[in-house]
Amino acid sequence: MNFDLFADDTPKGRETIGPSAVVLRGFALPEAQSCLALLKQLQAAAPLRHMSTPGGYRMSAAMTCCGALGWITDQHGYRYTTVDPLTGQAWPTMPDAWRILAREAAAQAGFASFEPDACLINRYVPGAKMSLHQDKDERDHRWPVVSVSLGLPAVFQFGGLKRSDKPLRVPLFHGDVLVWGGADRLRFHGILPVAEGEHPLLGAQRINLTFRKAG
Ligand code: MD3
Ligand code: FE
Repeated sequence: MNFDLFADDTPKGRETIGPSAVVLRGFALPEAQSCLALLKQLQAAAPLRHMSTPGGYRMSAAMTCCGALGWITDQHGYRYTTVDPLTGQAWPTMPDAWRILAREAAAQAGFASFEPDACLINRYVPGAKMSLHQDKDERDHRWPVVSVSLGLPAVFQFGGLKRSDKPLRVPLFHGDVLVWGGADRLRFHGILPVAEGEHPLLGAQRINLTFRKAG
């Protein structure tokens, strides 16, 4: 038995926010620096851009993707594609370190063998938000979704299965990883407008990586 409270293997906080939804506090912290370097490379190949909703609204979060499939929205709807419409090229390969991080986080939350094929990268500058929505463009909703928060903090809204269900508010910080699946997979969720601030590593922005098995 190890009674050293400061040992490296001290478990980071785990918060249960639903029957099959957990926040792994600081789970991505050891990876944060290398994540940023990879992010720079990915952005060079597939630039962040503001997509439009089918209803014609410009999204305030800028987005790009990596992996075999990337999520897009335009006047024709929401869908996954193999090609980035901006460059005409395949989406950049998902970095192994990211695939492994997502797989390990899913396993920690009780979802074994998670093999994501899509990673959506969202960038929020202060004032940017994501309105309540459901993630349902993936083929098999039995797979969980894993999200990694980097940079400025944000308030995550975790609603119910109906848009009108009053959402729970969960603060998300640099390095936090959220995993949800099962009964929580189709819950409405969103991000409140990000507050002004400066993060020591990322400056005035929040980056969210969302890993899914879409195909
Ligand atoms: C709970 N992104 O890309 S991630 C999205 O922070 C998205 O950028 C937000 O919602 C972001 O679709 C939130 C956490 C999250 C994502 C999807 C969920 C939590 C979820 C789907 C169902 C329940
Ligand atoms: Fe979502």
